[in-house]
Amino acid sequence: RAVGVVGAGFNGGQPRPGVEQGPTELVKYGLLDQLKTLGWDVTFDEKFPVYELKGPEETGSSGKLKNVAYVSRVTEDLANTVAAFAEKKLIPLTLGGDHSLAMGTIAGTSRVYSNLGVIWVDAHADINTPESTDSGNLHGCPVSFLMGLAGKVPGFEWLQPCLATNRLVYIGLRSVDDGEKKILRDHKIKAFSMHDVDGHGIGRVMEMALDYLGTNAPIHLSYDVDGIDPTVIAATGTPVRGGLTFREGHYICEKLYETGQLVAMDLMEVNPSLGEVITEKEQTIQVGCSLVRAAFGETLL
Ligand code: DIR
Ligand code: MN
Ligand code: MN
Ligand code: MN
Repeated sequence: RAVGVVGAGFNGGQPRPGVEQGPTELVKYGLLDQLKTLGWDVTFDEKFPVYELKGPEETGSSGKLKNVAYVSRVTEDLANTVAAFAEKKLIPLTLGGDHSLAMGTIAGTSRVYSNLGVIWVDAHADINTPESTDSGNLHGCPVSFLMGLAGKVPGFEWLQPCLATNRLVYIGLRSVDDGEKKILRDHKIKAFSMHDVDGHGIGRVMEMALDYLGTNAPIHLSYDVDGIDPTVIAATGTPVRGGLTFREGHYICEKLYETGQLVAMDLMEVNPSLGEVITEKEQTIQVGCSLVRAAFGETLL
């Protein structure tokens, strides 16, 4: 029962500053002591990095993609850190930082565990390719990079395809770009959108997810906190309403713990500097429009 906590203060995969402070705040709040109280042996380097930009050359874009050199350098470093913990049979717990970091964490665990399965909790699919991305933000791309759907990306030579398209399950999707919808369909990637969570309930969804990945497989949980509803999780860069409830969000973690299959976890996109108060009027107009869209054919996948 040993966990290796990796603080990955990094914001280079998306444009909103503040997310690099996520790990600091989580640790300040007492996360490590909470783990110790639960009986875990906690390894943590107090001097964990807040990954800074080295210089203007790292902001250089490659095609539509932003910060390629920066994200590549940081995720390669992270892959080595996570793999080292996993090799020692510690459970790497990576605190982000934006979700581009999962290129590093999953590359790291996949070196150690064959037949690794990934449960990706998120409002977004994060599976854009260099061609399909509209934003150019790499936190919208890690899954395609890990699966090798992005092709060879100059600057990312270190990252080889390490996750088969049938070794990942999404839970919580509700904001998927059209290009991403096509990728999900073309590769038959397993995805439970919020519509599926509504229809089956989170218990049944987890059952199906674990069934799909195999009840003996090692599982890496990559948790983007924006998978949870903004009424619960507001301080995150790209909140999307209609998300997992507090309980549904927790059930996923509890169930994975219960199975004993969890070998790594990422907690991503915690941005302590965000969280806006929205007026009741704005909320009503927004939900009103959202209800109308739902009745007129807007789909999640
Ligand atoms: C969008 C948003 N699909 C993009 N993605 C986000 O930028 O590629 N991912 N917010 O977390
Ligand atoms: Mn997200
Ligand atoms: Mn994400
Ligand atoms: Mn995101």
